[in-house]
Amino acid sequence: MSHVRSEIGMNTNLAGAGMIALPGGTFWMGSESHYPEEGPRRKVRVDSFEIAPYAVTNAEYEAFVRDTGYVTVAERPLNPADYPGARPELLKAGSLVFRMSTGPVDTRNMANWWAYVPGACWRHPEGPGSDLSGREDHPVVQVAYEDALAYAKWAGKDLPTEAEWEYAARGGLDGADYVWGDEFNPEGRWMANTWQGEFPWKNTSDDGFAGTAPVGSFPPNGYGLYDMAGNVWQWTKDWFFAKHPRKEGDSCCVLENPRGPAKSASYDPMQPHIKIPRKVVKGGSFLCADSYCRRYRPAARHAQMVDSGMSHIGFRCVKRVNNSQGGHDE
Ligand SMILES: [Ca+2]
Repeated sequence: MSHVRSEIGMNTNLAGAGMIALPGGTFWMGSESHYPEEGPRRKVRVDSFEIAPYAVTNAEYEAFVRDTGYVTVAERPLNPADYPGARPELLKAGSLVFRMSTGPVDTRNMANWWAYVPGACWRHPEGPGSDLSGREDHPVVQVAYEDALAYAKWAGKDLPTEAEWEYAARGGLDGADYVWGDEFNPEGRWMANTWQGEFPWKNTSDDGFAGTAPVGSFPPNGYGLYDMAGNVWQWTKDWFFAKHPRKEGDSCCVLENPRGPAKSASYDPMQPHIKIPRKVVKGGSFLCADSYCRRYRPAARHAQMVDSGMSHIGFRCVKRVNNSQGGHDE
């Protein structure tokens, strides 16, 4: 990874890094070999677009906040009406922070490693007492969907659709399990920042990083894009539904620039009293472990409530020239 680091240069102004233009194309989106929400696998076409080679960094996000005075969702008090029955301490401004457990826990209960921490926000990713020193070139985290979109608009860009993100992540390797091929550690190399060891209590950091890594610390994919697997999850514009939509008779056809379901379909069926819609996040993170969550793959996807940043979710931007993928989602 050292050669990659030196190639981009540490702490260089990544905001100046050019966008990468991808021609439109057709690919197999999704997978039927892993988690059920990744299917059905289907043929998809996306129009041409440009995409950032890196996730947005803390330094870049700081430039945006300095320029605009923007206040992120995690820095604003919560509206009690949105969270009926919630304890008052949970309504203070804050965000969700990963806390490693001291020993094995029930992995069916995420509360065993996620804690709502008042004061946690993008400047203080683990809460008060944490800051961004030495992490200027790490991906920004603790940004809710609208925080990511606000940055993108400021930069004259947008967020990718799920189809655009997955097309870009695959890097031309259609149908491969990983963004670099079908083998997780080709020739013993680490290709992404994930979790090694026992989740969520023993992180052996064999890949060199226990938390987030500077963007570009691992080799790029076939399109020259870094961190399209692991490091941080990335927001997309599409609403989440637990299965990809399949149109009647579409086995014969190619879906053109698909945009996922309606917003109303995205609410969490397990928490019907919470009416916070959910977007698709892609890519997996430094917390994805072989023993728990194998979502460091391009077909993998997760639902994220739009108002919730976390210490393992960031984003990257796209730019469109001649297509209309920006509509119908706000
Ligand atoms: Ca790691």
